Amino acid sequence: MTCSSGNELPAINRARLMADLETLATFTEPGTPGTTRRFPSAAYMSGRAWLRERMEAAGLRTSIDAGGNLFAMLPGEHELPPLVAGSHTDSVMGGGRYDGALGVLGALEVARCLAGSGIRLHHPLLVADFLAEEANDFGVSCVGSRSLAYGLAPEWLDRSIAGQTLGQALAAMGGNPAGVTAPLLAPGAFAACLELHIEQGPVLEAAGATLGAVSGIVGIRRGTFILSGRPDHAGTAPMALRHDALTAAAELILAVERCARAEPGAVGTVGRLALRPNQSNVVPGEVTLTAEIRHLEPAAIALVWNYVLEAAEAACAERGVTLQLDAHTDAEPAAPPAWLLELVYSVCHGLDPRALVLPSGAGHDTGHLAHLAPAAMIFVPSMGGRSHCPEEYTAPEHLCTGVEALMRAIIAVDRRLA
Ligand code: HGY
Ligand code: MN
Ligand code: MN
Repeated sequence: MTCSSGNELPAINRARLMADLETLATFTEPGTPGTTRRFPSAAYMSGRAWLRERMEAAGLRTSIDAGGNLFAMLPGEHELPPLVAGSHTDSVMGGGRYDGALGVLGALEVARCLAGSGIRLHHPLLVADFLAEEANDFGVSCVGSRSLAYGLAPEWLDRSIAGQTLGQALAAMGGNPAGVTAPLLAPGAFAACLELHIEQGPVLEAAGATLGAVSGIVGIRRGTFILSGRPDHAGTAPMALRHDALTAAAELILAVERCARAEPGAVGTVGRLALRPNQSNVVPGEVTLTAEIRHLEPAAIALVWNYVLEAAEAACAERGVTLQLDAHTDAEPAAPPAWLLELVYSVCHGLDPRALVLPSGAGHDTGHLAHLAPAAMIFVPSMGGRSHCPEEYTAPEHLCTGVEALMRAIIAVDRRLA
């Protein structure tokens, strides 16, 4: 493929890309499985410091905005709103080394290739590491991309975990909590956004496809419930007189599974739970759990969520347990405009005739960036469809093909929007 300047496209430096992915994977919280780089851990901070050095070694000008987003700029021919290519470098507990990391390091590799080849885009290119994409104990995922698109609710910034507020954690990562209570950017501030990501599901692998153009990203409603019963002696408290918070929670958890199963295209999960006093001979007095429902349609999310609430309220009433919905967040479903999906798909198909168009069951920063600019994603396969676990794996040749597709999509979008 040649550029408008007639230059041959540079080759992705596979060894450099793989070395970067290997090195980033070494920044992980000690004593944890797989890759663990949670916001705002020291491992996350040092991984970002290393990344920023790599960006500057590539000759890019770096900055961190009030939302804690790390940007590296490759200047363009003209003073235009930048194209943005990036993802996130935080991870879940015991996650894999490609979720997010591929999109950031792949975008850096594209910037290095373009800079080294003399190809000048019309638009500046921003390589981005968006802050804290993963769900975290503060109950706010996509901290950086939400800051860009909408800002953060002041009560979110005051949430405290282990004596540190979200605002303090944001500041520790280079952000400025005082500056994020309003959207950091207005629509149009970016020309377009592209994110390369592992699929984290089984579809591409099952189809023998190497690339996917993402047609839509699910919406997510995620909420933390506090169920308050009464701790009692496990031996002397008669069953009929108990206020057992954990059995009430069990009914809520099964309602999430039952209601999500009943709604085509929905998924529901309770992945986090804490109980007090958590002692084998004490009737559980309090449970705190986080439930989430996902779907491509907001109405379906609301339907399943309300069914779950109804079931949970009935289970709690039956046991004299109170139910409180504490922190909750919504992420709207998002989709690329037709022209951009078509462009991304034709780039993918040009590299792999078996390329697919498919939705994303995972949430991504792109879902929020879509409020600011045309935004699209490219997927590469996940082995066995596994992700958010140490077994997460994507073959190096697929990683490279993904970066190649990202580079071609950036050039094509740059030309289209010039
Ligand atoms: O939870 C998600 O879907 C994403 O991996 N953060
Ligand atoms: Mn993830
Ligand atoms: Mn991710």
